[in-house]
Amino acid sequence: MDLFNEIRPIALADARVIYHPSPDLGLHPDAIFAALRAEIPWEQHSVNIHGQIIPQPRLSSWHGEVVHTYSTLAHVLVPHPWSGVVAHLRERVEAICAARFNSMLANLYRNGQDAIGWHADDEPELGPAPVIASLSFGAERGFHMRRKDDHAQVKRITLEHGSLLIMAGAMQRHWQHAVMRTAKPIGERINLTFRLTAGSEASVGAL
Ligand SMILES: O=C(O)CCC(=O)C(=O)O
Repeated sequence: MDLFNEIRPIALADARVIYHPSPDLGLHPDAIFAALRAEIPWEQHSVNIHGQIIPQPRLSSWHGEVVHTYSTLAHVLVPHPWSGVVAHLRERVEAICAARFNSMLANLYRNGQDAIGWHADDEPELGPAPVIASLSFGAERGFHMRRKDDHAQVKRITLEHGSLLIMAGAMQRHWQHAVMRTAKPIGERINLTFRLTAGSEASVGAL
């Protein structure tokens, strides 16, 4: 199979988005899912919305070399070091994307009630046009995108078990994304987003 024939560009104005349903990750997606489920220290993170501390509707884990200080997070996230299957996947994804990543956010959606609301990965420390590599494992996930300045412009794609979505160009400047709740019975889903985060003040070594 010619892997490059499998790559599907997703048409979004002002953005570069590529969907790869079956990148060569060096391990079967079932084995990766089992390893991620077992190895990642899944945590309940919270956000601070107008002084109210609200648990996020999913479990998460922050990995790599940079402390995560997103404005609405209720706490600073000190990264877990690269190790095991996460370190392996980082190497594979860096090779596939020809890009360097120093941080990764893992999300575990336990059932249809777990979700992530509309947002863009547009924190200044990611830069104006970040390359974000998003791996999906487990049950299929509906991934929604909408234009920031025109919410009527929406697009939904399905992220399959073992797939890679690369978001680049001005995607984060012009588009938001979300994973919606669903009433349908749905199995566990894991998402890993690899990023290159500027970390001068926020680097682990600076703490
Ligand atoms: O689960 C996903 O695909 C989205 C994750 C996400 O948007 C994020 O972690 O910022």
